[in-house]
Amino acid sequence: MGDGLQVDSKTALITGITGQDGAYLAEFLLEKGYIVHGIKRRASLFNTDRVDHLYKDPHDPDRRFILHYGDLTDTSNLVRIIQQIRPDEIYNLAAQSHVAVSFESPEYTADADALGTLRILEAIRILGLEKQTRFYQASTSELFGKVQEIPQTEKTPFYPRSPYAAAKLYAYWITVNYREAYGLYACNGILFNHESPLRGETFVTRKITRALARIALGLQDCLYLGNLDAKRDWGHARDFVRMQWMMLQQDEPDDFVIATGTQHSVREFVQKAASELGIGLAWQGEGINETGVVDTVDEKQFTRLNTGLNIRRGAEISGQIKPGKKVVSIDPRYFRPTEVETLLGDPTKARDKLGWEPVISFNELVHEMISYDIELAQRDELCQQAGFPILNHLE
Ligand code: NDP
Ligand code: GDR
Repeated sequence: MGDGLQVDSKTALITGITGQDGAYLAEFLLEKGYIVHGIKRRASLFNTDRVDHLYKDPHDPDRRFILHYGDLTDTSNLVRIIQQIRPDEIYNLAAQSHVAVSFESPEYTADADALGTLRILEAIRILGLEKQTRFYQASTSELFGKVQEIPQTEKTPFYPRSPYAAAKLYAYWITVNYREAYGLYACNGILFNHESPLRGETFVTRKITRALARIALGLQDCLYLGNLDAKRDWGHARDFVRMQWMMLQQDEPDDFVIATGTQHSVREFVQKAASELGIGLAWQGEGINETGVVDTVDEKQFTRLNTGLNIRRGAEISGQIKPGKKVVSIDPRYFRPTEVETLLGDPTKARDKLGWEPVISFNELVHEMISYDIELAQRDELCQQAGFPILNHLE
């Protein structure tokens, strides 16, 4: 099936619909004509910001976007939801997805990310939906961990380096096993890092764009980071969710590496994001163990942002960052007990078998994220000027 075709009222269930990928995928499937069900967790505050624009009144007879309370750690709840919906496709995106946090909460991460996957596969089997329901598992380049070859393909051996990656390794193999043992249509998308303005604020790319935008407006002093030399293959989430859907439209299920085939270091990401804001950075040193790494330079900055947004008070803004001010520092608490130093994917199989290619470039990705975060920072600035308190999370 070609990428442009409309699908007539298929039903999809997305776990993790309130996350970055869940939001983009839900939008994508609704545009294709799907009825989209999603599982959201009960929280003490609203946690549906990313999908609120898709929300429809439950009394609307035409609504095609339906949320259910649920959790990947609760088998009975998963069985009940899947029994009720009997979906054509399940996209298992829910996970404790933060690698550093997985060292803090390894058991919970295993429960949600590894056993959660098993629970869904078992639900499909117990309910006799093996022939009806196709299953997508959000696998990850973190499986490659301490990389055994560069670039990584579907055949590269795995070497997980975190409780998160170890849990995802189980989820990967149990997906393969249920495909082989019970004939399920089940696929692993081995996705490399993908980002967007909807990326969680504690992942490094969003942390950088958000912090630099706030620093440019004088709302924050400094950006604290860990390993600047880690390298990642960063794509755009919008490109990657398209591929998740494409994988479930094939005649036979299969596993695919999804990546851009290009790589940048965290340091380069900082540099690019800063240049979008017109901030020139002078690095004081190399290596991950120094503290106090970056200066800003360049007086000509800030009259107009490269983002195309007119900064209405250029002169005031330029006053926020003096040449020589340190805007990026290393904080060792962001180092991980075991680090994944370098990831670079080879998406040849996805291109050859599915005709998939990413269309959004690294530069466009950074540009979009900076534009978005500048708008948010400007909103905060207005609140601050009006005397309202603003949140100042730096994590
Ligand atoms: P996010 O962290 O943005 O979203 C995770 C989602 O899972 C959220 O909706 C979260 O709910 C939900 N969730 C977490 N724990 C549970 C649970 N126990 N039960 C039910 N729901 C839960 O992740 P992304 O959207 O970035 O990633 C989607 C998937 O793809 C994840 O599985 C991730 O591990 C994987 N992945 C991501 C990559 C990336 O670069 N983004 C690359 C490769 C794989 P809540 O909103 O309530 O927290
Ligand atoms: P990652 O993403 O671990 O690759 O997992 P993250 O953005 O957290 O880290 C990328 C690299 O940046 C380094 N780094 C920092 N990371 C964070 N979060 N905060 C910092 O301050 C910081 N400083 C340096 C990290 O050490 C790392 O090397 C993401 C998640 O989306 C996973 O769910 C997914 O499976 C993988 O991508 C592919």
